[in-house]
Amino acid sequence: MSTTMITTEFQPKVVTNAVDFSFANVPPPGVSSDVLRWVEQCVTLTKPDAVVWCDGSLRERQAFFELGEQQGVFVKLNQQKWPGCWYHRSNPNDVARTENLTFICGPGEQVAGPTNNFMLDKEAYAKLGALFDGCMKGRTLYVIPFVMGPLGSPLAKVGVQITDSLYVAANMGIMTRMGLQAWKQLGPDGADFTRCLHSVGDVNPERRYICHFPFDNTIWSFGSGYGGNALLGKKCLALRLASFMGRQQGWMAEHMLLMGVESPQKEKTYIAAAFPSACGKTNFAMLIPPKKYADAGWKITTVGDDIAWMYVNKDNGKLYAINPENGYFGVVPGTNSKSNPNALMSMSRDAIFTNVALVPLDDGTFDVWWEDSDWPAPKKAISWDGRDWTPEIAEQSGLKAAHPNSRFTAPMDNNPVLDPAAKDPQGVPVSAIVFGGRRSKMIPLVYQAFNWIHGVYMGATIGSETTAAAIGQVGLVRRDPMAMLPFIGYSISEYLVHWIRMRKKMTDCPRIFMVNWFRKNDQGKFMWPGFGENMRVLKWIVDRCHGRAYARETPLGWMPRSQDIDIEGLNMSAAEIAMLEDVSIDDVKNEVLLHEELFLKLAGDLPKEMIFQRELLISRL
Ligand code: OXD
Ligand code: MN
Repeated sequence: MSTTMITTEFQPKVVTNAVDFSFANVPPPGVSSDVLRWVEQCVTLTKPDAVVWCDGSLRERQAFFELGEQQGVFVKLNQQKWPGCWYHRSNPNDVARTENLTFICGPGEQVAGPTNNFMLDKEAYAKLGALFDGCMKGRTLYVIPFVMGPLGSPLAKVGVQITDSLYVAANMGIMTRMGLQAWKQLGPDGADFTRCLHSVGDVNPERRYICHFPFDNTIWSFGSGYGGNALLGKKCLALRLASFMGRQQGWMAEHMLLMGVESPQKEKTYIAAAFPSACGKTNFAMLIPPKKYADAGWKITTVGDDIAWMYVNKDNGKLYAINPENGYFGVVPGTNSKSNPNALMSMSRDAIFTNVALVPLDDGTFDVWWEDSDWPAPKKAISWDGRDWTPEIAEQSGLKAAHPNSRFTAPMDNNPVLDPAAKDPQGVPVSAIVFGGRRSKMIPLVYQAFNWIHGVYMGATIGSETTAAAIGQVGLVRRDPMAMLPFIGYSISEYLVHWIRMRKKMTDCPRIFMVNWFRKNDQGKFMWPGFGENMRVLKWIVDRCHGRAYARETPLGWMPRSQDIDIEGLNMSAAEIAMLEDVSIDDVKNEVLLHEELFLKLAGDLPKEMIFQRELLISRL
């Protein structure tokens, strides 16, 4: 179709008097005919009043905020305290990822495997097609071009998201490399882009579907305006579809933070770490070393806080990783100058706050607040779900001011400890992969896998207590293989085989570790201080990677002796470290039985390496 058809046939309107998008009603030059055809199909289906081709500029983002303010989508925050920052509240029925409404679609059930919800692709297109039909009448359709990954990276991928949500458009501008450079990367004849169609619809959980079509490089999301359900570059593209592409093309898309550890001797070690949602990935990725380490010259830098794409560098046979995102979408409650000063700095300007408490100030402007922040509770606020909130009401009714899964969206350039290589198209070499979960019992502070395949087994059998990041009961231990359970875009058995096969591509592979910051004593108190003190565990991990630290062999793997973890300056004794590292054989036997939860799901498709590793573990007990 031609460019003019879009403008004439759909009669785009000037959206409001105050915010004029009419300059953006035609596609910019150089947009490929495949994109034009697909946008036309989406416009025909959703029937918007106006079409806006976004350019990703800051001027445009400002216009989204201002228009959103008029429409009640955004509230401007006090600009002295929060320069460039805006507030948004989502529908109270739409505050977390909805895994039960998330589907992998294809011509047969085997594409989804036993751990994903499956829908026949034809059925999904028909079902969602009916919902999308005319859903944008009276609304504006925004066309968002974006790149996941540093521009020019061999792994960078182009996506185009269509949405009727200003909130989504503004967030995509922060979280991705949104803008005209995506058209350039795709090229005038390009067809290789992820087709992301999104509408908030009527935000009805009964009509909410997040559908992935890996064979068509397509995502259709209807009925939600929040986080991973709606910002389709993140979980949907960069994890579910990318994991599928990675399997086909020989690379990996993982739910991992990426951090750099620099020693006083300027030796740089990069670490990738996979923890389930809301288990502290952002805090770990932005860790501030304790004073003793900082004084000695140790530095931690962030490459990414949520997703890593990893490939084998052909020149040296090592695993390299990029962060496909351009911003952070971090959990807010609990963020303060002790837990994560770098996150506070990241959200201090040009950020979006979602579902925290809104605090009206005397001068008519607004502040934000959340539980466990640096600031004392306000006398009066509006809670995440729009109710009056006071400390008294909170005490009487337990009403939280901020939703436990409330978030900040912030550009990664705001992070004071952004790694200098965070935008390097080649990525960074990964020396260690760290798995972790939230386990109040039994799992020790740290141990190392005997080898890659054993590490794959450790990652595959991660157990973690569920959190508020997804709808459902919080605090249940579930198996969350590689912290990817909700994000593997194809069958888990093939995913595990892919992990095992990746080893053969590498001449030298990262060392693999398991950590648990969340072990509690019999009184229910955390046994490890966490946050910056995790540096002490990192140091052991880094030293192990470089062949410098001692470890003893145990049934679970290589473990530090209590004297191998530095406790100087920490209010803990070697005996307490020994307790944190203590593993009871009976507990391990129970844990092995819990691994069955995953293995039974995999039933006939369990990779033989997993069976062998399990047998070896049992034989060590
Ligand atoms: C996230 C999640 O938002 O994992 O990063 O849920
Ligand atoms: Mn995540």
